[in-house]
Amino acid sequence: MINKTGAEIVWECLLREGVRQVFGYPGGAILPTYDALTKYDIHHVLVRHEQGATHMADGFARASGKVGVAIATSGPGATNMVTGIATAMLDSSPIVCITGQVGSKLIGSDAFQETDITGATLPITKHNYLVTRAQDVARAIREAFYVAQSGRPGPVLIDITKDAQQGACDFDWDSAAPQLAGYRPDLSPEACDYEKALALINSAERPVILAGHGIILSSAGELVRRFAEKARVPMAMTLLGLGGIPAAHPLNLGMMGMHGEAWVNTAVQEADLLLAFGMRFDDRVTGNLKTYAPNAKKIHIEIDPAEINKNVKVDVALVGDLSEVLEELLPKTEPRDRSEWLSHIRDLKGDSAVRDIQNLPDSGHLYAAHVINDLYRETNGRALVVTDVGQHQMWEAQYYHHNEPRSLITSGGLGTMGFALPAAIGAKFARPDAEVWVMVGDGGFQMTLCELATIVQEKIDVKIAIINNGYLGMVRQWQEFFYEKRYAATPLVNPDFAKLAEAYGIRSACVSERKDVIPTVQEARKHPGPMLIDFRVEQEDSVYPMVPAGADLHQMIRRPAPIYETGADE
Ligand SMILES: Cc1cc2nc3c(=O)[nH]c(=O)nc-3n(C[C@H](O)[C@H](O)[C@H](O)COP(=O)(O)OP(=O)(O)OC[C@H]3O[C@@H](n4cnc5c(N)ncnc54)[C@H](O)[C@@H]3O)c2cc1C
Ligand SMILES: Cc1ncc(C[n+]2csc(CCOP(=O)(O)OP(=O)(O)O)c2C)c(N)n1
Ligand SMILES: [Mg+2]
Repeated sequence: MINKTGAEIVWECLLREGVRQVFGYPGGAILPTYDALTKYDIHHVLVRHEQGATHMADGFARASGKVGVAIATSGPGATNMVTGIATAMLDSSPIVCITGQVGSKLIGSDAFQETDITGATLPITKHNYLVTRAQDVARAIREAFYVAQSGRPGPVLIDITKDAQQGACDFDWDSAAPQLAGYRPDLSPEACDYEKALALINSAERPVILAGHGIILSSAGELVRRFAEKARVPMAMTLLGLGGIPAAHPLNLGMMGMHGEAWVNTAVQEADLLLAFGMRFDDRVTGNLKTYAPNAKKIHIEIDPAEINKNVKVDVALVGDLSEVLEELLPKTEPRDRSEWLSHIRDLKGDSAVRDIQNLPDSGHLYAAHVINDLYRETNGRALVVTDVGQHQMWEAQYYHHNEPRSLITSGGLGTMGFALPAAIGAKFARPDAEVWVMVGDGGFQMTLCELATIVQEKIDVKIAIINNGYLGMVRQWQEFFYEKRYAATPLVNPDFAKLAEAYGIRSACVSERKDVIPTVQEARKHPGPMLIDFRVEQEDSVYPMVPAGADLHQMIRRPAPIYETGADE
């Protein structure tokens, strides 16, 4: 048995868990752990704000499927992580956050930089630990990794007191194996529930699959595709499910929900059976629950029993891992000809395509949709896009068509502005060969732009597209639609983003005309390092269609014609 300090055990365990880099920021209470880092072959990415560290760990996790690790000191270091932890929690992303804590004897005394971070993060972690002895460090880390990635993934926080880092004990990896009585992440459905589900599936005439994030988390894309093709069932995607099924697949209808395609929402409302695959009926997806898919029976395949009947009451619940459940269902699912239903949906689509502004004549104005669609075409849809939150996020979902799982990374549940830039750094660590594009609004960019310095220090090659509309655009849109255009606190006075990038040593360009979009994207792609493009787009454009919050899913606001244009050149 080898004697090690708690600090050494932290790194020893991380190495054994397969961790090759951590994202962090030092301070007094975590210093013993930083000091021990010098003896271990783990790369430490020095962030500029601890929120960035959590989003980087999250971006790493979403791009790779592995656990991302963030590390910070006590007090303000730990509280700066809160937003990133909540972001990971809402989107089921497996991260482990390690924080230093004041010495165990000082706990509760309002010691310098003391915060009860386990208390503060209790509702936004899947689990958390306060470790006060060196001999408990190994078990906490092993359990944290197990909890973070088993069952429904999520964030776990380990708070380690300074004396636990400094103290020494015998290190025994094997005897620190997880012991979590009562934690049962591997549930399986009952045989009778399979039978009920199959009876509904095989008799349905207008079924729709609701394809969610669970497809990606369960690596179930191929099984879902086979199921859909065999039973001829069209698929509607959630925002977080995009890429789980190729956008180009003929049965893939596109995104559902508040900013989903009109024909997709109509198909959901007209369905006689909804097959929810690893999705949680978020309110952005259902609209008014009272009128949601009124004629449909519902089957929910879901790993977390807490999600069953939470928002939408279902007829059959199959609680388990989606891949495992589909392996059971697939052979017993009968091939069916549902051409009438499929051609009905095609007709709905024909009627709705007018909303696509790509079909409108080029009037000299630069629309975000143009920029995103051109980027999609230039990259052949193969980039890994990390978006921030707002209008640009929705346009990305509509105009960049994802064919690969984990090729779109976005904050869906918490909707965290400031997510994109740091999450993209984490994603690039996970997938160094991928072409990573950050798509971010002029508002959200300014929340975490300090991480430009991390990009430079770490020599990270990510391309940054700022969709600059001079507004907190999504909020402005709500003000336009629901508050009679009273634009309280949404116009932005911005810095010159291109010059700002240059100050960090990052190449940059500013684009305000459509003809310059493709050449500038090409320039960025050729440049062997990071590049920022400030796209000055139409200021008062809105995302259509839109289901107003709480409205019926088919009550969509559609793009008015002719479209209304604003902007500096008018
Ligand atoms: C401005 C804005 C607008 C938005 N508009 C829309 C919109 O129009 N349409 C839309 O769809 N979303 C929209 N969203 C996103 C929305 O808020 C939710 O984040 C999203 O709908 C959740 O998708 P999901 O249920 O697939 O993923 P998650 O919330 O990640 O849920 C995944 C589910 O899968 C389960 N699961 C995990 N692993 C497995 C497994 N192995 N097997 C089985 N089940 C598993 C989980 O327990 C969970 O219940 C918007 C967000 C923002 C910020
Ligand atoms: C941290 C945080 N604060 C506030 C909000 C509310 N919010 C949602 S979208 C949005 C506007 C985003 O503006 P911008 O980044 O410029 O993107 P745009 O909508 O213009 O594309 C705001 C303020 C949020 N989602 N996150
Ligand atoms: Mg904006």
